[in-house]
Amino acid sequence: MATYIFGHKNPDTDSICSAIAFEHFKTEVGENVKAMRLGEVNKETNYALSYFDVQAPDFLEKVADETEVMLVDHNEFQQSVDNIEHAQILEVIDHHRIANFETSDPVYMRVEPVGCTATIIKDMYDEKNITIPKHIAGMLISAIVSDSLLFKSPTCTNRDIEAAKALAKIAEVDVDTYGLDMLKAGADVSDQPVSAWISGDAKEFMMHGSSVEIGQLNTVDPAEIYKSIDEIKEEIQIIIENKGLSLFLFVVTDILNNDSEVLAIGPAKDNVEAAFDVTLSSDDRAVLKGVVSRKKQVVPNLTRAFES
Ligand SMILES: [Mn+2]
Repeated sequence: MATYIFGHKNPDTDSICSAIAFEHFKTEVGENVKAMRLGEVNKETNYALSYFDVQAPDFLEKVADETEVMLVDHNEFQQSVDNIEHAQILEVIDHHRIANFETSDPVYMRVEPVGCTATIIKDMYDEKNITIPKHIAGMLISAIVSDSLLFKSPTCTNRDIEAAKALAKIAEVDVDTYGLDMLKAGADVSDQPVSAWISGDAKEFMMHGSSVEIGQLNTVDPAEIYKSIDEIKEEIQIIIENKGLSLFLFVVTDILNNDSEVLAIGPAKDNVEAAFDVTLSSDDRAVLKGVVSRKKQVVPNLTRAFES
């Protein structure tokens, strides 16, 4: 049976496109692998898939015991496939913190502090002198544009920019034009229900023994999103009760101005004030100037606030 390759639940463009690219890379080196997805493909990713005429991977809900898997773009078990604890994890290619991860057997891990998993995979192609076909270059550059918010996120490194430059030539796109079109396609959420805004990109974290969920929504107009604040709050309250969360932080990121407007709900919402040195408004919102990265800005600051 083929080894499954997948990114995290609520997959973003990096999780889908890196799984597709890593499937191609592994197939080129003679391994039997299959890219999968752990959730719905979002609109931004769909834009990339249709632009480069690539099929979305099949959906995988849970794995049987001892299933051989490779993780891309994540390692924390609560973000992974159901029953990951009993799977055989062969490899991890990632660019996130290591947490809630354990194996009984040796594992190949390649975790680097770059802006995108796709940047690491691009380097793996180069190291093995494997030619990157146009559609795979398209997948990789889409992931880099997405994770780096077109190179404006503080997570973006020179290696991501260099990789994107090389990939743009192979993919035959102007990265600024293509990238903005792709981000805008993802930021158009007008036809989605409020529940999709909140949960579409949500990730769970353990912070000093507390369960915290952080959802992020990219938009060109945060005010438009917060017109539905009553409905947003109701939906979040249900999630908090169902999962016993200490905090749900909804991060609405303005992709044109590179700020975020957050909504903090739950018994530990005071930690948001401490983490970002802000005061929540009467409806539990605050503007975080220059904050666009959940991984590099939101999670570390919030984790420290929970620990102190
Ligand atoms: Mn990523």
